[in-house]
Amino acid sequence: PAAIYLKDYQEYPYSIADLTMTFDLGEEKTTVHSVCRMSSKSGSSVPMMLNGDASLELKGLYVDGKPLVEGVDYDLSEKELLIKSPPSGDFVLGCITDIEPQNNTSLNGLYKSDGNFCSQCEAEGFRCITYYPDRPDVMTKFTVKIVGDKEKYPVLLSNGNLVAEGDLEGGKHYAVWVDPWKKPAYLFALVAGQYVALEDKFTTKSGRVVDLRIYTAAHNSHKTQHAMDSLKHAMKWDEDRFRLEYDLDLFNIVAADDFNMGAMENKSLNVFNSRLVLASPETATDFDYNRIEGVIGHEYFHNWTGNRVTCRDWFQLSLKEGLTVFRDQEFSSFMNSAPVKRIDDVMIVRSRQFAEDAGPMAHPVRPASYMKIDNFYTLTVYDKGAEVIRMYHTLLGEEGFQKGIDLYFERHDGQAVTTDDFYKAMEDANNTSLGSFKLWYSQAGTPTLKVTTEYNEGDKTFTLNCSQELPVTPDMTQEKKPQLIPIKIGLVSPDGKDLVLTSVQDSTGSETSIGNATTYVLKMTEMSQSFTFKNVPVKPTPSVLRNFSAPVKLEMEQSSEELKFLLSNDSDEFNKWEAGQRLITNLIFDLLKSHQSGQELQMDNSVTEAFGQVLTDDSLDKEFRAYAMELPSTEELADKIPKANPVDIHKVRNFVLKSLAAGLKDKFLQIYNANNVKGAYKPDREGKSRRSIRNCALSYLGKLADSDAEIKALLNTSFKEASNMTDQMAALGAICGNAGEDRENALKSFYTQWSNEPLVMLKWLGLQAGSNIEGNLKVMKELLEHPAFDIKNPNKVYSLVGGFTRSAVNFHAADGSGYEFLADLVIKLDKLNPQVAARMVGPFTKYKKYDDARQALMKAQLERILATKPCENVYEIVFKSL
Ligand code: B3K
Ligand code: ZN
Repeated sequence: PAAIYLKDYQEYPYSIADLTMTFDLGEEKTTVHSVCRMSSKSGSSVPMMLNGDASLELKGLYVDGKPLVEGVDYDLSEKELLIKSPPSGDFVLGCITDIEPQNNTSLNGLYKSDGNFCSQCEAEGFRCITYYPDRPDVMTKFTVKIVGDKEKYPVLLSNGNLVAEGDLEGGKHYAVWVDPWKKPAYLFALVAGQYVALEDKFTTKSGRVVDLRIYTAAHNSHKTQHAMDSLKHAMKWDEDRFRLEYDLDLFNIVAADDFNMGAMENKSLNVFNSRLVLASPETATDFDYNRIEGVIGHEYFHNWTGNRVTCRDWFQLSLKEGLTVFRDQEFSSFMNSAPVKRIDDVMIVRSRQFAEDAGPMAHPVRPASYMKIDNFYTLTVYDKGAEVIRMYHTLLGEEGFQKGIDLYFERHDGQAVTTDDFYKAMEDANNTSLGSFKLWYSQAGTPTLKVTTEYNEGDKTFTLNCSQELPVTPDMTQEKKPQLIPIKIGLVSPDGKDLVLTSVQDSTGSETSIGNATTYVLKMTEMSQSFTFKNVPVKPTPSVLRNFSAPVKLEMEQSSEELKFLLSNDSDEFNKWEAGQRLITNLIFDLLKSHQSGQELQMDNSVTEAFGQVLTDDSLDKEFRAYAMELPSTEELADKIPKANPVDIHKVRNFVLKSLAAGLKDKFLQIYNANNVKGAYKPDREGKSRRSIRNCALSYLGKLADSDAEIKALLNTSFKEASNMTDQMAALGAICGNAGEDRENALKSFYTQWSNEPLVMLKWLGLQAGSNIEGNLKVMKELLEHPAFDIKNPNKVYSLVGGFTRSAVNFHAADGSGYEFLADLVIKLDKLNPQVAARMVGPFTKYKKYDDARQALMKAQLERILATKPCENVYEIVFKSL
């Protein structure tokens, strides 16, 4: 496959006044008849290219009612249809295709899930339905008539408003939907099947009454209340924070069991992976409840950031995704603890986006080229994209940011635009120039920010010497230019309080007075630059990059003493947490050195003590304390060192966990007991915080179970008495950390209890797959054949296969058996579902991070996959990796 380049963008030469589609849904085939009213933008006849997948069967093509002849009027190839000389004025293009949704295992386009019809068109699924200019800058008004068997498909849904419905001969019925808002084809959706709906209403600020419906299979109807509550909260929040109201009289959500990703923002008809809609206290954890709230918000927020204003081309994907992730993050921080949400988001960026940035698929937030756009729904486009939006916010402040947003909608409502347009709106609304900030969109790789500091006793000045390093990435050969980095900073005085900052002078000469604030955002624009704070009465401990004000790797020497000081005193909760992370990371790396030189490991008790203090500090939020106790993942640690041996890192990390568990055992027990309250489950802040610290304690105590009968008993009781899934999974996870009879029994009893709940089975599969007990590959092979697994269901693949790749011990087994197992599966999946297969190749792309032996083993598997001539999705990733 050839690469497509941003620089080659050309406007589509035809506009479409409207599109009328008729779907005749059948068991053997579905017939799609589409009619476009078109006109040439230039007023002259130019060849017209339509996209169409090889799976389409073309039954007829007409211009103004006259059939076109292949070879004469049009040419048809694997992926496109070219009409050689369409009329130069207005004309009507008709197209009839037959498709087979029942055989569509790629879950792209129209397909069947659990007997129901369901569609997924972003990014390029519409071309699997009909021939059409399937690109986001071609927008039109859709009218959709759906015809289907009334008994099998009682519910018929598409975008917009229902304008007609009725019965037809032969047990069929129909529905006609009209969407008054013009949209690109990727936002089209169709759903037909047996569903029940939870109904509610929302009245917008300006008085529009919106009907809300969440459709699920009847047996799941009792699990939709949380999604509905989340939707209403999201609608209200978007009005309050962004002044954005909903623009139709109805909003539908449908839950689908077979779905490639999380959810999809089709206009007024969001389709969700059922795991992101369905929740009950018995079957979903606090984590699930939060995810559902966040994703329901995310898809709803797309109505403005994505649908009303969409992308000109797919290189601009972050225009809608980065912005919408930022919006959903802000929504979740409003609904929950803001510092904890920030920590959560930063953990994802640092453990996974940084790795992507350092690997063969590295690309900028606005990529310059791609082979398959499906492969660019990445952590870079989404999460780094959101960090870029957050930096505008940090630089311009809430008010300036909102002015920019207002201008963006004023200028671009109803249009398909670029990230440059967004950038311009932010600049213009604030009457400012953001200079080199724009490079965040076009330069890939994570900048390293190096900071050294000095205090001048005589002058009472404190200086930060900063330099940035921009790594070489495979996508770009030119040398990179310095990016504007906002560095949020505070200076903590020895008494633990933030010093008042008065003015700062920068090495480029300018002096800025700071209105006596305790934090300040330095704007670093050069490769190296220093900043000197004046009137600093005592030598402070600097707290740099507060709230993670830029997605960079901060390199700054700070002693254990300084880190412990910040851990107990930093007023910025993110940096307070960060101090603990750095303290423990330094310790793990010191221990790793001892381990690799054959020495016996010895815990630093002062670190245990420092963590013990945070754990028991009642002035802090319980959830924050639980987060502070969480160690950086093996993955994140492996990323920080060259030629990492994941098994060694895992061993050392586990030693630290065990040592903390032993050193703080009494405290953990006390916390567990104090927070082990009985009563009805509520997914509110108080309940979630309490469970998070309780289960943090339980998880640590689990580390002692193999040598402590009392703890062993506690875990079993905790499992048996759990009255909600959060507590049940926490107990099961703790028990499963150790091999043995308890583990076998708990897994068995969990299975017996939940085998009829596919979403709970995902947890059961995932927990076993991620196990670090040696030799677990045997279990993996059994699970592949287990009735709870189904290779055609993406969720099951993500849990079982994805889960396995997170097992340091088994995926990274020294004999390469884990790698071989993954490659076998990728090769199988490749034939069924290219998007899922491509996601599963991901872990191999990081092979250069590991020691020589593992690199060679992983590389051999990549070569093996390549030799099978995989689909384009897998090919792009494997090819770029090798
Ligand atoms: N926009 C969709 C993602 C579509 C992925 C296509 N491969 C979900 C979201 O980001 O909201
Ligand atoms: Zn999105």
